[in-house]
Amino acid sequence: PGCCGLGCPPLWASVLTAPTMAALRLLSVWTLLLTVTVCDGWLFDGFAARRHSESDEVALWPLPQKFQTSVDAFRLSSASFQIVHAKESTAGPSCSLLQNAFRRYYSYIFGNGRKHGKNLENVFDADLAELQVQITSADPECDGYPSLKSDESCEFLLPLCSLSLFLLGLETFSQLVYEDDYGGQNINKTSISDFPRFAHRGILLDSSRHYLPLKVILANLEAMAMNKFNVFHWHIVDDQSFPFQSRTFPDLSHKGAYHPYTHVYTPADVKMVIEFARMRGIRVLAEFDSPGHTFSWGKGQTGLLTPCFSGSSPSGTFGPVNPILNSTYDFMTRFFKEVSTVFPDAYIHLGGDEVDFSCWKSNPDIQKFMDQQGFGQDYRKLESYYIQRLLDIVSTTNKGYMVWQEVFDNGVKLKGDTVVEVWMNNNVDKELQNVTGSGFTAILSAPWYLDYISYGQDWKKYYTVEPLNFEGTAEQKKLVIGGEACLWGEYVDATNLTPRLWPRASAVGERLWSDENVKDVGSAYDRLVKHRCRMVRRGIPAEPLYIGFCPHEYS
Ligand code: CP6
Repeated sequence: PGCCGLGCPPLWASVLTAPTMAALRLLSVWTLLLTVTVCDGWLFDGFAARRHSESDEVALWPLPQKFQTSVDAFRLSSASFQIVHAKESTAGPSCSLLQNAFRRYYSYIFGNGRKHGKNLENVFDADLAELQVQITSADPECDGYPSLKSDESCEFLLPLCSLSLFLLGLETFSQLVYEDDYGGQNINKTSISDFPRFAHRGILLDSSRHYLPLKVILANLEAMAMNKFNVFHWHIVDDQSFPFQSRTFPDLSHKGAYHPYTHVYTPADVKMVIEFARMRGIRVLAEFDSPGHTFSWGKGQTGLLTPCFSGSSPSGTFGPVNPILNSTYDFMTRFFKEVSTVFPDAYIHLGGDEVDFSCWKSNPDIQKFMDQQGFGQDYRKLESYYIQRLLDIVSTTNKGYMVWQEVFDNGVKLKGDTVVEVWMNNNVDKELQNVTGSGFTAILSAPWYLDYISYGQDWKKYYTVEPLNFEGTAEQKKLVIGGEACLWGEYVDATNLTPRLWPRASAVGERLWSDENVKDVGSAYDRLVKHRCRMVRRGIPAEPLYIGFCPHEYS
């Protein structure tokens, strides 16, 4: 609905046919039409010669807002099926994003011959079908980045509105394809109208507690696209390690990473993550959390952290960022200037969570500063003082910012477009009420801490969360722009990250995408089992929901 502005660029793709001659069958002429419109979602329609009820093989996840499937079926042939640019399309072969998506979904639909046991080329059914794509956009290179606005609202003629929607449509299209008993790929006549319920659908990964190899990050971006997530919240550094390689301050990772060469993200690595995500319509939201959770920063930047005292002498340990020194703010200015150019997203996450005041309390210089400022013994005021200055610094880079809820709770003055992330699982409703009541946008992660594990099907717990169940006006509810599934890294590295995240995060994905009335756990189970097998088939080691098997097991 947000997309239905008058300025919405029409975007459609059609599967046109050409007459096909198959040696052993009569000439058949097929017409398939896949329409992707920004306003109405997309429509896949056409005439089919065969009837197939195997559409219960098909499991759409997350469930589209509206769809209707018939028993009329088409056979797709890997030999002849093509996804191509229509003549009229302003986006041509120079659009790497589309080229990349075509290739990706072609392999998803037909397999790459290795992961699929049967790869029968059925000459009887060589129906030539072409998926023609016409993109109307002012940006033929389509080298822009997705943004918070582009997915939902196409009031501005942003090319990426259409591109992001197209990618989402292609994912749905590929989910409609099912394999018959002969190993052939089929799709039933279906019409779909779709749009996301929430604009911000994120996954938080933590690359500080354990280093996450690039391969793992990319695999999970891939899985995110399968689940229509559109924000990768990269909690890139924290107390334990600083793997982000800064050009301005190379010592930060050289001394603060677990290893200066093997356990770092070079500028090229970061670029690759951003580009891989962009190709899938995913934003990369980097978090540089401060003033707490910064122990690793101190190793490469002496003087940045507060020296803790034991009695009247320094104890040799360090606390949060030292908020009373000008050198701190000079450092932050230069550091965030770099970060703002490295990460193209319009937002940076500045953290601000879980600040431990004991070290500040122990330090006599901090005490003196507190007195001078008239903060008394209220260390939240000192924290706010720091955050306030940091926010002002980041504002000069022309970025918006996101913060954890404490920043709001402590009464820091925030810019109007600040996004507050609600993560504490007590009084969530009250917090959402307060944040939105003050006119700020909020995202919810409190119910979706996937680092907690338990025996049984905890996806049901994530699935049945209703983010808008708090008391508030319609205006307030609109300010909840989405949520995030968080997988903190204390107990997670490359060996167990992917199966721990999927398909449990898929439950969150559907909650953030589909209509609020899509909440029946029983029918979700049936679809999610199939969706999980689809992820497995596509090479994502997603864990099982419960007993059972997949037609194509992980190998
Ligand atoms: N790290 C950072 C963490 C957590 C937070 N911030 C966290 C806190 C409590 C739980 C899980 C994670 N590990 N930097 C809080 C946002 Cl239960």
